Amino acid sequence: MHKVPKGVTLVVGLGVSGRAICRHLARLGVPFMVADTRSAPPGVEEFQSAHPQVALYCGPLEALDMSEAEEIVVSPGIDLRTPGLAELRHRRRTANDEPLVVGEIALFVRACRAPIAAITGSNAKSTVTTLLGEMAREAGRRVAVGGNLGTPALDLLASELDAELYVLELSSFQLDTTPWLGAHSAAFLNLSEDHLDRHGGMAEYRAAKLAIFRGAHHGVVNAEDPQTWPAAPLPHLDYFTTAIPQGDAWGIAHHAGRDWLMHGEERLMPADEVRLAGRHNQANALAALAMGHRLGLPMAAMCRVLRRFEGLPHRGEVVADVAGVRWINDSKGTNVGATLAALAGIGPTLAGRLVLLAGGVGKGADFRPLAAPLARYGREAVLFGCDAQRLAQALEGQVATTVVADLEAALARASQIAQPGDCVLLSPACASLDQFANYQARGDAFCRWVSRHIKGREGQ
Ligand code: UMA
Ligand code: ADP
Repeated sequence: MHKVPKGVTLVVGLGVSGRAICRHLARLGVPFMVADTRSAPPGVEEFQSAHPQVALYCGPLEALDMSEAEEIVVSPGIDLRTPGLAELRHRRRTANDEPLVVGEIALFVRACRAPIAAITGSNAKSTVTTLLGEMAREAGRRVAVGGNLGTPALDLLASELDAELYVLELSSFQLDTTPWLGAHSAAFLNLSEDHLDRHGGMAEYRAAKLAIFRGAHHGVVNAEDPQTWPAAPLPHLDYFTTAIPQGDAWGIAHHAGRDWLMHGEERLMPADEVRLAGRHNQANALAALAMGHRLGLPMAAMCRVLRRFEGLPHRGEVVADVAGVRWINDSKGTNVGATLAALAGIGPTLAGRLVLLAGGVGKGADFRPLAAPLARYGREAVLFGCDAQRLAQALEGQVATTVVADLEAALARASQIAQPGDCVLLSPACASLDQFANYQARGDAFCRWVSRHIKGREGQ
């Protein structure tokens, strides 16, 4: 049996986080080795040339004796119930009584010397993280932005920037292995079904996300979603809502013929001047404002960002508008909650109807909530990937459905049936990993197909 030598830290996973963890430990001079459950993890040659002295074990974790490891730092994609790891999951280190099994963010917290603003939720994490980062930059702060989005957290610490603020998007997987965060400001934006295959149930998934409030000075939560509220009191707590705000909450109120973003009774800016479209993005804007305000960012700078920020690729991105049909890439709609937000945002704006392209890995979710909005706004749901049949069953009788093999076939079908005034929307409500490397590759495939087959028709 292979063994992790006594006193050596074990890094599990050789992906983006695992490689960032290795670089960090190498910088600190901590002895470590690496394990990956795959027999040939991607990027292994590159890793070995960067760390020629570091031992690498590839194979099942049960065949690796980890009992004497100094610490085990796991990547977010590793299920903590994996045999071999599961038995050590609740063990503590003899040296300092801290948990033996932690993740990248635990190492980040230990090494970080500046305030942390942290964002979690089932949806809108990347949008709020990016907005808050842009707001801090606009206010002249040296800010580093990353985590589940963009640069891995530990790589931010190594940048030249000498950041005075870290803005981190954190997933439930990352929070599950973070015993203590101590964020200056922490937001839990919303909760809807996702990653149930990993967490086992909604209660466990929510509990993982609530870890964002451990040691937090300030929290931001969704007034309309009590599931996001912390279990124990925090020194400061702000609520956001898309309704009229109560007390000094952040919300939306009607004044002189227009909706306004509000902080308590103070009008901040007209809601229709937020460049991102849809009510859900106004909620996202309010969450970012509440965090930025607590971090001392000037309101004028924050509102300038809201007026100009166009959104991230693959989130409600309008790719083409040809012959009266709009083509929207919302490939980041990887769960039912995100797709519901897209349907509610786009459906009412159309003269025609929606052709929804959906499917992939459903992660154990219940697809039935999609039926009612599709009955209202849908022309057809074109379904592909491994959970296409499950989707078709959930939508049966509410909207026409067609099951096809893959995204390309779904696009071909959509181009046959879309009428002027319609919108073809890729918002899959599923992860992409059965047919693509990731959601970006799926969105890129959508954009390429539309460029090739649809944009060519422009002006004809
Ligand atoms: N894997 C194995 N064996 C191993 C290690 C990994 O089979 O020993 C597999 C995992 O099951 C997974 C894949 O390899 O299918 C990648 O896992 P990983 O932990 O190595 O992932 P990273 O490359 O480190 O990327 C992770 C996040 N991915 C996941 O949490 C699955 C990235 O978020 C994140 O950007 C990156 O860390 C840097 O922080 C992606 C994501 O999909 C965008 N996140 C999920 C989401 O947003 O819903 C949580
Ligand atoms: P995350 O990082 O949490 O996945 P993103 O900002 O990347 O969040 O958005 C992911 C998906 O969620 C996109 O499809 C987007 O349209 C949708 N979305 C954005 N804001 C919200 C919201 N407030 N509620 C529900 N869905 C949202």
